[in-house]
Amino acid sequence: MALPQPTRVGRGAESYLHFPSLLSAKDLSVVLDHVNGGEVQGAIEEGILFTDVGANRDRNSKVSWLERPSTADEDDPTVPEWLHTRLRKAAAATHTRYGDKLCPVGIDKLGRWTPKYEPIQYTEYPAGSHYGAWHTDGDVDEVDPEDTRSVTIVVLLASPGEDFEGGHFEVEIKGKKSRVKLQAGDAIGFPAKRLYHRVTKITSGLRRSMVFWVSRPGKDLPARYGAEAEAAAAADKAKAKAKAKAKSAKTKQKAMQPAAQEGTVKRQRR
Ligand SMILES: O=C(O)CCC(=O)C(=O)O
Repeated sequence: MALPQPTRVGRGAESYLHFPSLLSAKDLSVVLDHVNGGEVQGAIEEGILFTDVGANRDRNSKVSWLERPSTADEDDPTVPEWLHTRLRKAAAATHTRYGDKLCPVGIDKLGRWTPKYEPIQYTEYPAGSHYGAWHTDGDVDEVDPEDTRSVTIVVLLASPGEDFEGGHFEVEIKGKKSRVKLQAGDAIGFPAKRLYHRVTKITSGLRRSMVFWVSRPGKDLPARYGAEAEAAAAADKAKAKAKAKAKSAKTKQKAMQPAAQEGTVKRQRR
């Protein structure tokens, strides 16, 4: 299936591509059958938030991780191959549109892109749920493994006004907050670390979505969340301070060294 032509909303890094009907009604019913199955439902867990300031205050939703297809076995519980391909195509189109500076996926010695694909996040928001915290999907400072994320694709799997009420996907562009009008099957793509977004509270029904992230191959960054993150940040700060102190002591020592000693070093090298 050819990818629907996306519309770009906004300019620069803080903008997004809207893909109308990335999934057709028929595709949606296949995906919903899949996510309603025992494998996906059995693995549903609480979605975590790395900087949570209070239980469920910033995010309160359920997630299950959909592995990419690994075999041709019909009983394989992984996502249908075509779905993964479709999301990859949307991500590739987003990468092309924004360029590798805003969406870095890495490049090998032969000049080929080297993107990495995370399992797809399937998300459920029953009434009362939300992802109310304004967030990006990674930090430009790159301290956690998630910070290698480059491209985000969000697909809405439920019909607003029919399957659920509330649950608006909102974005902040140049300080201005707005709602993204999405229908079931629509997707949006954006630079993962640049666009602030959130999902407001679902007032009734069940909102479902999928989120797909493409990353660049990353350093093995430690996962640092909550109190652990604060402790690690304090340790980093202390380490940086000690390093700066040692450097300054070394510089002072060097400035005080007699010229003759420098000469000695030079002579020894010859
Ligand atoms: O469910 C959505 O529409 C988006 C969820 C989201 O922003 C996230 O999981 O990071």
